[in-house]
Amino acid sequence: MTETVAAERAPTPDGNGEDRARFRSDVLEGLAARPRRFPSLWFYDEVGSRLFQRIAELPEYYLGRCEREILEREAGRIAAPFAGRPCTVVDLGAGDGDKTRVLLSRLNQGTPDLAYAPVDVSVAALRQVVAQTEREWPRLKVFPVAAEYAGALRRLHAREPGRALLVLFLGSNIGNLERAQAVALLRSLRTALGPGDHALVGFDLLKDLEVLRRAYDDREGVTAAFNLNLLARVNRELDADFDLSAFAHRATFDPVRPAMESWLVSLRRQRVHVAGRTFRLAEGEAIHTEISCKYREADIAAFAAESGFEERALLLDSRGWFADALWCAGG
Ligand code: AVI
Repeated sequence: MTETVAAERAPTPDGNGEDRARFRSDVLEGLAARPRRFPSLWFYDEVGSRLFQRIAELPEYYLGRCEREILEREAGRIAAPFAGRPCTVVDLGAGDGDKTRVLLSRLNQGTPDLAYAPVDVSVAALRQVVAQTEREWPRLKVFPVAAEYAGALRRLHAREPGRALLVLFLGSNIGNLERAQAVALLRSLRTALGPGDHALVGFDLLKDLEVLRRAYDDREGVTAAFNLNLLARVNRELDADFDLSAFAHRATFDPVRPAMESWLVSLRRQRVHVAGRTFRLAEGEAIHTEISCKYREADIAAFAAESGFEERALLLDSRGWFADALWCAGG
């Protein structure tokens, strides 16, 4: 059974006028700020979502493969608390839902009434994940939600009584949030869950800097194209005239957060027009586009404690590069 992609809000080009207005104000405010910045939420239009899928397949971008290894090895352990109980899997930032299918496959064997709610800001990505899931499990109930995380969490309060929840926040999507934002999100997740519900949260671990640098600046230039697509999107949607050849993708490491950071650097002095406004950029001036935080095991334990979850397991891949934290909402 499939609901249509019922958008609480869909901040994508196929979204509504309110989203377009928000995109416009985010871009204009970000260009006026110092350093200039664009929120990374806006990466994921149809082109950006496709580019991210290509990133996930790059040899340098290890995150998805490490997490898949964990899920394949630990699916039984993750599914165990839900054996014999009706259960909904909520997938925050589902993307193409590729890794989630490993868990759905296991849960489907032991759970009498399984439902799947992929949540994403990209309607295009949701359509793909729904089609793929239905092909594989025609009897699974799928409820796609086109929303940002906060909107999706608000809906959890209206859950069906007696139905257990497993909320997935995979892929180190949490790493694209500043720490305070991440804690706030985890707290509202914890508040929305009931006794015995679980969360599985993916964290990319701090590692060799060269490995990190390559993951965010690949040889083929797919990550560069993903980053530059933000400018192309502003041109497409906000009547702007960014010359993409006058910007370069840069990935730097911030040891304090710690995080990889993405920037778009102006290669010359230039003037850009966006939605009727003019911005002057100096040669070498950078627009900040993303943080991808990297974690130590102690950071993960601190997140659980600060958001009120009980830690059940910290599951690492064989190289110790990535961790999925299995947390339970206590009574
Ligand atoms: C979606 N997110 C977890 C990715 C990351 O690693 O921060 C987005 C990404 N940006 C550049 N490469 C991948």
